[in-house]
Amino acid sequence: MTIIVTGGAGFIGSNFVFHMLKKYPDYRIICLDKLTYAGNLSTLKSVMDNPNFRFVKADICDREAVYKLFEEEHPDIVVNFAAESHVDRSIEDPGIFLQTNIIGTATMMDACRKYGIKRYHQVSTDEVYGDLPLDRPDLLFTEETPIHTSSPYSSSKAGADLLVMAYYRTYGLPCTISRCSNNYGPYHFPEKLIPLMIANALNDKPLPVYGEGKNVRDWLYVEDHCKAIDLIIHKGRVGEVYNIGGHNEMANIDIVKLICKELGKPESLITYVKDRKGHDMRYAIDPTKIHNELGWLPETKFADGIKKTIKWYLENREWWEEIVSGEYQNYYEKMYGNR
Ligand code: NAD
Ligand code: TDX
Repeated sequence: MTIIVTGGAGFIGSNFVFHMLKKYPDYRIICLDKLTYAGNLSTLKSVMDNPNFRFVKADICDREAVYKLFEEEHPDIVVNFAAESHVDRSIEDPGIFLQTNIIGTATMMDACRKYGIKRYHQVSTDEVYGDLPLDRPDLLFTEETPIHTSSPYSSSKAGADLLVMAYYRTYGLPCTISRCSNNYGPYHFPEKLIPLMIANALNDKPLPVYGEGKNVRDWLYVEDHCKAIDLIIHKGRVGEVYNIGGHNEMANIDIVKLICKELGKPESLITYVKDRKGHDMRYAIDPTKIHNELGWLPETKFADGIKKTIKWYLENREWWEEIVSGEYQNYYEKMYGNR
């Protein structure tokens, strides 16, 4: 089995590469990644010499490069993680989000149509459903919840999802889509809430909480997410959407206070800053479908997952310090410029 994993040098994609190489020693895993600011080749250094792994630096929008890779590797499955993923950046500058998240998805699927594929899997997000009110804990996102986006990021992801369903209906492309809640764990880029707060707290820097910190997110440990995608690509039904969630809703401020407590840092570091524009209030996933059909359940309790995550950031300071300092952007040239 040959699988192309796009965006495999990013947070979730790299965790998925590790999961697949470990679980399926007879699979060939190819990471296709442009190495944007969010992609870091040092993340993949433990697998670079694995004979079942290949790294290819390319843009998913680059049709020529993508088709060439399909001609060389004849993949059975594509899992598309590659995306511009940060909501705040999309508010500043939407253009690249439309390019990568929509045009890139179409380009990958065109390659799948041209060369044939057993499965194209699109990694989407719960943000395509918009948000839920704080005072209605009974309301959750199901796969039937209408698409109702708030940010340029979520709109671009929704656009991609609609294209995937169009390629399924029009061309019969064997696709699946997963929509997951907020992930956390190792190799999470320190611009996102949890790793940013850990890195800042460790450096005794202010912890910038948007608005009043009451917004709720439904946190999912990244390994549990990878296991869900593994199940979907092997056993999920084509043409279907699967929600993946951790049953673990928490307000941002409670997360930040917990991080302070775990690191022995004072809550006085917390600074309330201007709210995000169009800030979604609450996300909450109903994962009944994937549980009933594929037997998936989140295994990691937040109390354990956050401890593991903090321990990882303490033990891998070099990884995130290089990012915070910008040094990692020289890594590819330094290590692989002559390959
Ligand atoms: P990330 O930003 O950490 O990584 C994205 C990766 O994609 C990087 O390695 C980057 O170099 C690569 N990439 C970006 N543009 C590319 C392009 N044009 N061509 C090839 N590679 C490109 O993102 P993440 O948090 O790992 O998210 C992965 C996927 O999961 C995304 O599709 C995102 O929308 C989705 N998602 C993430 C979360 C979350 O909590 N992180 C939740 C729901 C859905
Ligand atoms: O400095 C911060 N302060 C703060 O209060 C940051 C970076 C975030 N926040 C808040 C905004 C959100 O309510 O924390 C919450 C989480 O923010 P992010 O980590 O930026 O994640 P979010 O906007 O929820 O989006 C994430 O989950 C869905 C991923 O980045 C997306 O790629 C995914 O689709």
